[in-house]
Amino acid sequence: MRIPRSRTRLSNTLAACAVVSALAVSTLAGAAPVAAHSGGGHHEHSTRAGDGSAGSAEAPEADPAEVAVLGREHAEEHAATRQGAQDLGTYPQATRTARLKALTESQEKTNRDYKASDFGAFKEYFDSPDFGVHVAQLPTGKVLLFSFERVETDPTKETAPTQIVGAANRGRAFLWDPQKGTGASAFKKVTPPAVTMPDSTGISRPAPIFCAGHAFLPNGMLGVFGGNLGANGGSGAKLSFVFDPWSETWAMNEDMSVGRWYPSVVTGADGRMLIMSGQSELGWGTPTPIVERFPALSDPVPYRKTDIPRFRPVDRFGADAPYKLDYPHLFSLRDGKIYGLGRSHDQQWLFDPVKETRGELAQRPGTADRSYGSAVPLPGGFRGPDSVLVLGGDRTDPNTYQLAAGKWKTKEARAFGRTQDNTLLLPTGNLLTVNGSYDIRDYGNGLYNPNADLKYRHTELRDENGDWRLGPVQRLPRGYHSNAVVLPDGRVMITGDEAQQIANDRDIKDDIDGTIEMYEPPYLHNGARPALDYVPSRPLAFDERFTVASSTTEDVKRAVLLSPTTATHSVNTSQRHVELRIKRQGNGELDLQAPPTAEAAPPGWYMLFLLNEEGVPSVAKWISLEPNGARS
Ligand SMILES: [Cu+2]
Repeated sequence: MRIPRSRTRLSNTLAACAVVSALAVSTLAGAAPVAAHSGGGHHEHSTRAGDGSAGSAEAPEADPAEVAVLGREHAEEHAATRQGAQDLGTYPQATRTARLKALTESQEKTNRDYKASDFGAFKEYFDSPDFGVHVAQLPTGKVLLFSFERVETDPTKETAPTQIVGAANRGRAFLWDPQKGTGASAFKKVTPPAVTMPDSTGISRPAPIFCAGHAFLPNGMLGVFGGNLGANGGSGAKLSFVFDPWSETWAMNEDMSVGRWYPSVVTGADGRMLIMSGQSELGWGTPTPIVERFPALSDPVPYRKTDIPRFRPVDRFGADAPYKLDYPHLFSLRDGKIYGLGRSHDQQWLFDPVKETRGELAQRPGTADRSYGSAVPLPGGFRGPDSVLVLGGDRTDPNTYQLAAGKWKTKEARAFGRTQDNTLLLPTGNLLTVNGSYDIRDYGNGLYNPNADLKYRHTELRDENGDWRLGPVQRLPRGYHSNAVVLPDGRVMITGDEAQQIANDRDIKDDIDGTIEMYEPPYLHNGARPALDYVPSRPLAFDERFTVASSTTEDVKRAVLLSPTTATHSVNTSQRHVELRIKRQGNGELDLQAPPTAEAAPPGWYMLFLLNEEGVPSVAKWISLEPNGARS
């Protein structure tokens, strides 16, 4: 069983580390097999064959002197921290520095051809203490980043502790506060609670919540489910956590009934989350069909900042979801149903969260299994989305596919197919694709070769007619484990892909091994922004008419809600764009009508943007929707 440990004690433990950092380096007994951390696409069955017997690489061996002084647990932490350093010779700093220089120069050269007012522009590129394998735009304006501690600094090898049982198989988490800029002081460590995993080691370590699934609760907290148990090609942890953005702490909940590695989670109109898929605790190739729900029906839905779920259970949903491939795309659309779009074409399902049933949807065109790639609920006006666009996940297929009214339609193609991409809804309702690669851990020059096909660095924009055009390039090629979110100021934060971040690290010897780059969409280069000066801080009820203040009232043409999003592995179930009806405007005020129902917009926190004629958005302000508004 897992044992909670306070953050205070963990901080003290880490602070003590400097004292003995010069002690001898220990060795890592064995490395993960090359394909250990893959998990998608039509290649996975062949590349993953045999992984089940690969066994577990052991945690780095603790130094006996350290064990005597610090205790085994702390000594194991040191061993895990040190082991990266020994690999420097196989991928020297000079290589990293030269690579980053070349990418920086080619980005600058390429982007000269893209006018910012038409295509947007890349701005800051800065260090991050985390890889950003998982991201969440929190309703405080801060961004949560979490992943794992690297176990390898040579990016031509597996750098994640997927195959490791014990202390080195650990999670980490940080907050980035964009208000504080881009330096080290803008980041805050929010380490996941320490747990003792049900493995043979009994060693406590920050919960290994990487490759988990997540979604937001109505009170703005992030539910995180699953993670990595270690070994067997990727086996699922039963972990269940909530990250509370208001107090910036984690709360542990009761274990799920089954381990989940690569699950998906979606929040429904009832404010509860459904948790589906994920490789079970038995290892890769054993995706669970069990669907669980959080909070359980016996518990209340948390609407307020003070409602922190703690030691609460999941319950089992009435229908199963036997996905062959993990990380399905899940969306709650305007009919209140959960659309479960599997990565195989023949596993497209419709879940009724009230009746707890599963029905069939039409099979997606094309028979190839899709690797990780995007899916986005398309804007559907003030009643919320009623269709989904599936794109990406197949490098041979540039087409996009829309599921609407039960039928699939082939829509406008992008310039080329790509996998591991992230496609975001912008405040305008247009789409932006960033990131992407040839395949999992294959950048186009072979498995674990970080030399990428640079075309995947291109952003791509979809306009209101559905047409796509290539845009400027990001600095790093970012594929597997890449991420992006839209910030309340309308900029896009891009991060993720630990292999590329390690391959292009400015200084591999420091602990700062991630990077973030910022993209400014064209709307930030098209003149003055409308003002949004005030929104009600009380929770709003559905269909409620409410007043906001704007010193540029006469310029405002649209008011939209955009969900803050949380994403990993190209899965982003929280994206939503809902138009608000403007009922009155003038004298520095606008009267807006909240979405009509929870089916249109599930209860929770939203970014409210005002847009002018040219589609230039204000800086967003945060509002929350609750079934009974401030009366509840
Ligand atoms: Cu992963």
